[in-house]
Amino acid sequence: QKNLSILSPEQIELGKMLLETGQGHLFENWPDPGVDDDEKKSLLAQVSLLNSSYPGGLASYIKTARELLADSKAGRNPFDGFTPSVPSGEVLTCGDDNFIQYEDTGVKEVQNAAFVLVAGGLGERLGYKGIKVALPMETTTGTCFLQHYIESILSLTQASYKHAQGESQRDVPFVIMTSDDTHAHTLQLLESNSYFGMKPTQVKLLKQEKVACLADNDARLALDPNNKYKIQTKPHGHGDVHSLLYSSGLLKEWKDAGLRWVLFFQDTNGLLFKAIPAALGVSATKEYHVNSLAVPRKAKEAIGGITKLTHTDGREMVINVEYNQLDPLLRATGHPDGDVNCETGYSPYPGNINQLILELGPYIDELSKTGGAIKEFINPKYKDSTKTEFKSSTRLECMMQDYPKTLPPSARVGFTVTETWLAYAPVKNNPEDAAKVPKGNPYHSATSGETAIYRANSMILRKVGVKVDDPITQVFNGQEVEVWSRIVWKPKWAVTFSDVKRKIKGNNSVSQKSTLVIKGSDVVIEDLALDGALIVDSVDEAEVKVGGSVCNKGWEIEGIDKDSGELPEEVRIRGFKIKKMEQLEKLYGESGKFLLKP
Ligand code: UPG
Repeated sequence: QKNLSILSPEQIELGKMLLETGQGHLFENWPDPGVDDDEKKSLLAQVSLLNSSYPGGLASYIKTARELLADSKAGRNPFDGFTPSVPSGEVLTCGDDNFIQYEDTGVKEVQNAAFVLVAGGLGERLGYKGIKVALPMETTTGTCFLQHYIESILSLTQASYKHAQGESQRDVPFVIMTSDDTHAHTLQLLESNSYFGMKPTQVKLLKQEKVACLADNDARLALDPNNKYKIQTKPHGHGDVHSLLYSSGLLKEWKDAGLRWVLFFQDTNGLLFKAIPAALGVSATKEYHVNSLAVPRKAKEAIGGITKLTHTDGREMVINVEYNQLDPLLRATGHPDGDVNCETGYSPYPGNINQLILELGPYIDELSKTGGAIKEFINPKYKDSTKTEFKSSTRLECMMQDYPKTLPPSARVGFTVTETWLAYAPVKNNPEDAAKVPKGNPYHSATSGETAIYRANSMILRKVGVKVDDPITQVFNGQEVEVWSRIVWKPKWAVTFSDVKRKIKGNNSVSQKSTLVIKGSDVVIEDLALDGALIVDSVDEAEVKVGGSVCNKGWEIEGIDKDSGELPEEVRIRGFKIKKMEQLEKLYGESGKFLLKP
């Protein structure tokens, strides 16, 4: 009461709301006016931000928290009444006719799409000190994830224009969700690299705010132990992307501009864009409102399982069940072994890679009802079995793939499964944890993330008839990986399987020790025998044909000690570096036709 005089009317309203929602402890022991006034105002400024950045405001946050905390204490789980079963989806095989057809359809649709990257996570499991999108996707060229994503979007859009001759060309929007942990670095990475060729107006950064921590089962907001004028906050999860897109007004803008699709993807998956065109083709062909991309999943792998859930009351949904929940859910519903592989060697539940394709119209309709709020969960760590006290404060969390949970049964929700080697190689685990991953399960490390790029490109070249040598097995940072020829190309050379097929002719071979880097757009490989390193770059106006026999010492993958202080962290976390001994490197800088045939 005494302090009312120092607060603005808006702050007084917020204070009242807090008192009404049982948060009086926030103002306990406040000194008289004149002492700590600025600090008191800063607490209310923080409350104002927490209130405005949550759909429904803080009162709604506290109400939901109380309900979920009560459920958690009572041991009720969100799957009560649901029985899991294996859903059926579209299965794609890279390079077959079906795949090529979907890719073709998908490419046409790209100009009607907006791309959304969720990159607010700190990557605690990886422990890298920088932002994850700045990590090199592979160290042969050193291209970082963000550059690759942007170049892929630009090249896909170009390909889409070609299909839609005559129609007006639009710059597809690209949104990056950041957080306080990643925002400044992401902006700096973009600005210092001229947005990697994208128009700055095409790119929008939306920063997610953290949410208030909760101290107890009554959902009392937790104060910072070192500052009684500050509420503790923690990340709310990637599900925030929906409310941010909605409240930013972008969705409406996109709809007015005639866009039809929104594609969501995550921070470190260097393979994803190889599957995006075909998956978008599936969405367009099957008219899916929601399409999630999945890959075969190893039991206990740290990726969610796409599951069909059938309720005793008849409700049904196809939804991701997060990796920590799948095993208990299965055990509780008549599968005593829980999350185990079936006769295929994989879990029967496809693994969610969190690449979601939403159809914009139905998406806006749904968000107009929910404001973008996503079903949340809470995961308190209790001190003991009485579940009355927490070990540390907790908070509500939400995941972007839970979006379909509020959809009506009429919504067309599907999923598309494709091969792991083609579509999924995230960088999430630090070397120590990766080395402990059970044999046969993927490492999800910087080591496996990079070697997967070489494998995928080698496999794709094999599919178009190139004789690529078998890989060798090597161990880096305690992880056994296949090392294939280091084959890398820029998206402007090829963004689809069909592009690769068109640009590879005749009889070609690449030895295991080889490195092949294709940077130019109009480069055709014809009758090439490569045993060494070859790097070809060209301006868009140059037409280059590459063939003949290229033989040199090449570039070697050399194991390194991850603890050696001399090398940068982004190299050490992979356990190897590229040793460049000898190469044939050509740049065609002018327009014209050229032949490279040593
Ligand atoms: N992220 C945010 N904000 C947050 C938390 C995360 O933007 O508050 C981003 C993060 O940067 C990343 C993505 O969200 O791009 C996913 O975060 P990550 O920690 O990599 O997710 P996981 O817990 O590994 O799991 C997600 C899905 C899971 C799926 C898996 C596939 O929840 O269902 O199988 O990703 O990689």
